[in-house]
Amino acid sequence: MAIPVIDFSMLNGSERTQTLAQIANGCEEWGFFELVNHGIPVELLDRVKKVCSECYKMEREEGFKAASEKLLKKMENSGKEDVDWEDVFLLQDDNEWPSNPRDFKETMKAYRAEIKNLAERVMEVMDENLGLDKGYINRAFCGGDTVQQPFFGTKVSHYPPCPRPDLVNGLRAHTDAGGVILLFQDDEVAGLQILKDGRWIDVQPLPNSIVINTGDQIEVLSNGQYKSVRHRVLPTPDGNRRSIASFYNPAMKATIGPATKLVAQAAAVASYPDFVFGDYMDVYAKQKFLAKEPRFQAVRAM
Ligand SMILES: O=C(O)CCC(=O)C(=O)O
Ligand SMILES: [Fe+2]
Repeated sequence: MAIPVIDFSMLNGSERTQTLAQIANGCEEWGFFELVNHGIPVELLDRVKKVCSECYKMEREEGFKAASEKLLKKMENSGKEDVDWEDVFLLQDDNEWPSNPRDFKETMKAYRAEIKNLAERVMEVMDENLGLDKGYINRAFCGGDTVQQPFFGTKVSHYPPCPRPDLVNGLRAHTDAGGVILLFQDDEVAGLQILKDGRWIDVQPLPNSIVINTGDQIEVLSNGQYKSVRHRVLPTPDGNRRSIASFYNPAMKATIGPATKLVAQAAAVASYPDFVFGDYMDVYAKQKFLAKEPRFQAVRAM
């Protein structure tokens, strides 16, 4: 069993209907799918791989090694700790970015513009598949009529070789809190798995593809038609897996709830509450690695 691989360019041709259906199936049955021919130039993706790996070597590897030695000792003494074998830094429009290598900033700025555009195109496909007005999801993320910017962050991760994969996770199992997540994962080193029907399934590396997954807010907006699926990263004893995850989320002040049209169509009353996304993030910060359902309950009570 493998997650669906979808040719995004087919949306523009005679196979549009089948492609829409494939994406609907990816959202409804899997919560994950892999896009090829998504329109982001391979030349840019090659540069992204290069600058992120160089940045890790130049600015982060030494620090990770020092920290991980301590972590390893702690784990060997006290058993499996609630930690992740992961090096992370976050890029947003308004935070400080690494300055090495020299072409890091320019490359990642161009990448973020492309991936943001892809996120918006994918969200419009979701609008269409759900029977919502074009732009509905994005407007909801912007807080409806008020002028707010959606949150758009890019998390650059490395999962360096781990000498004790029996003792630690690369990244513990979780669902993503936000909206649409676009992941540019390593060409060769595997590790990402999703939970499907009670079994962990590999998200196979496929060079230059972009993995899309739907976070908790898409599950809520779609009134449960689309699922936010648990996933994890396994550590590897050799290989340094690189992954670049971009999160297109609601603005912190946006109120999120099931789309009225979808509630009206559903037999049952809305199974998700309306809430302010920032409040949800407060709950998520404490409960990220737990099941998602109690988070919806907790935010309902706020
Ligand atoms: O690194 C990956 O492949 C997945 C990362 C992830 O799930 C996350 O950052 O939420
Ligand atoms: Fe995730």
